[in-house]
Amino acid sequence: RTDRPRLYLLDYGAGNVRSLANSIHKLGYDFEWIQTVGDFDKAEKLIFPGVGSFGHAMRSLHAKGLYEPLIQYIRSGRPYFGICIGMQALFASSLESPDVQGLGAIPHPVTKFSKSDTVVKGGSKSVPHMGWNGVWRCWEEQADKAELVLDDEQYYFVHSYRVAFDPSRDSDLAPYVHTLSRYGDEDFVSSVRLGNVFGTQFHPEKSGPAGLDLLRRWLDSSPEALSGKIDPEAVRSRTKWVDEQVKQAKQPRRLTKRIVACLDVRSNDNGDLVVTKGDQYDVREKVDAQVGGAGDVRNLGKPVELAQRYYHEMADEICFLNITSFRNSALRDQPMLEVVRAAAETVFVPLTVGGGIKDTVDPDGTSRSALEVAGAYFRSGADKVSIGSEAVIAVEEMMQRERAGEQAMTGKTGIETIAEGYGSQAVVVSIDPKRVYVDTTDPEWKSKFPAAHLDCLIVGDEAISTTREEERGKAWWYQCTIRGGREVRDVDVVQLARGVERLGAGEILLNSVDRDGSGKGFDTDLVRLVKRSVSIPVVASSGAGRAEDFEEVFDQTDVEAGLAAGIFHRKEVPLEDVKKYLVTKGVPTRFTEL
Ligand code: 1PR
Repeated sequence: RTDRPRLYLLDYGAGNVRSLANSIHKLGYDFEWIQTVGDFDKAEKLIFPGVGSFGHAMRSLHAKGLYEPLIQYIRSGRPYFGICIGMQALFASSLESPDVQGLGAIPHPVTKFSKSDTVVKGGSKSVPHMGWNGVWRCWEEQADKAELVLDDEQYYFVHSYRVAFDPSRDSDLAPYVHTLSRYGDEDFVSSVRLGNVFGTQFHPEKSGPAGLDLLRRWLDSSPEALSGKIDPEAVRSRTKWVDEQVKQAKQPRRLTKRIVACLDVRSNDNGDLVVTKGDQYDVREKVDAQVGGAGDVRNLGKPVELAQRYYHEMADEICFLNITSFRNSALRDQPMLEVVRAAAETVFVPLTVGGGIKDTVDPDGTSRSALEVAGAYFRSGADKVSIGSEAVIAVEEMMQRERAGEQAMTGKTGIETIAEGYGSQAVVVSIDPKRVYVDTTDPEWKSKFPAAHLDCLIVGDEAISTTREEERGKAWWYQCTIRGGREVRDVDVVQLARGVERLGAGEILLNSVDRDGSGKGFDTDLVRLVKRSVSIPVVASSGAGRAEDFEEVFDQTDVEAGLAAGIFHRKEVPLEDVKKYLVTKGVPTRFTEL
């Protein structure tokens, strides 16, 4: 429609802005990209979807000559909507990049979440703050203002830095605060709104129907309704601070446990791209031994259709793994690029893509760095990339350099370069460990056990896993594998988890070759071991057979998310049933009865 105000988006080339573009189109609106300084004059509304790091965002604005024009745009009183870093950019500075200044519209700093926390089991909480969290509004809503963030909804957050808020100390900040949220025992600003300025720390374009609703309300509002001067004193005189009242009335919601649906994708023997599912990583149908040969690749559906189904069943995230990427991973041959692009058009929750995120060479000899490969996925609509085999190699090499007395980090691995360019929160490491049993009936077993893996040793009699009985008298450690479980390496799961955290990974996707497809429940010993070894979020994967398995893993470990594949694909336990079950058990869960 031509009568609509001209909407512009500001992209500085860092991360997934396609999802926002898709959500705007889905809501029936059009937009243009800010290309030149002159575009700011034409813009009647502006969205700044900041992704990556504060420093990168601000430096890019400077490099493109957009820093001053953006400040002028904000001062003009026309509507501004900043998302994540786009909200943080409004502030004076950020501890993330102390050498650069923000836009300075809000005279306050952005600081980092504290890891130590009294309310989190085990005393420390994971950073980044990643997942779905609730919000509460702090000022009585003004009748003449369009409602934007809703009190009862949950939205998707992913960030390590935040604007802390303490009403007794931060009265200068209060007029800007639209909503607060809580992580552990910290209250932080989850959205700001004053005059023409609106910003959300969370990602509405990744927050399912609640996020789309918010975007729609902002898009539907006329520029006049969203315009105005930034005048902190006016707020105090016109409305009432209700933060404490709301907190009392509704216990602030907590970060919910995420339920992730995983789609292992590969081509079948006819060349069709299918979602498949292995049993201990074997994805071919079993064949009669007398007949011999290899069975067909199991076909459980089409990747985009299944992703859409899980979105409607309230999956909190969707993960695509290209499980044969080790065979052919030239960038232009990545079938997953198209899958991600198509899924991102209709699925508005975070998407992770794994398989083949590494330095590659195209058939014509062109080299592609892991950073370039990841960039192609982010531009297609992925929010995170997951690195498997290359992460094991990177940690092995780091350990070798350390043993040789050399500098451990080179800054050149895929994990480091992608985390530097797109932020740690965009880098997941997928681990495929295997149990290695040790014979404890041998009196000499302790001296024979490889000392390097002592941190990883679990003695069956002390184990918490559900298979405890069978495991009496045994001990084991977890060895890492690469190439889809085909090759074991001399690195254990604790070494790997700590190593990748050090390199800059923001999350661990923890599979288990032994439990994969077994339906025996998660390997809670493995999950607890890894979760205790790192302070980044961990997703428990492999073995879910019942809704109770999720309850168990959330009860027995501090893990942030549970992932399943087989039971969801085969509809044995639909995803929404898992969520309903968790609600009845009091596990913090995002679930709305449709
Ligand atoms: O090494 O960086 O190219 O990444 C390859 C990725 O593909 C890795 O993340 C690796 O885990 C995955 N992968 C490789 N081969 C297989 C296979 O199955 N043959 N998938 C494979 C295995 C397990 C999960 C599965 C859970 C839950 N990944 O994807 O979804 O085990 O299953 P369940 O709920 O049915 O038990 P790179």
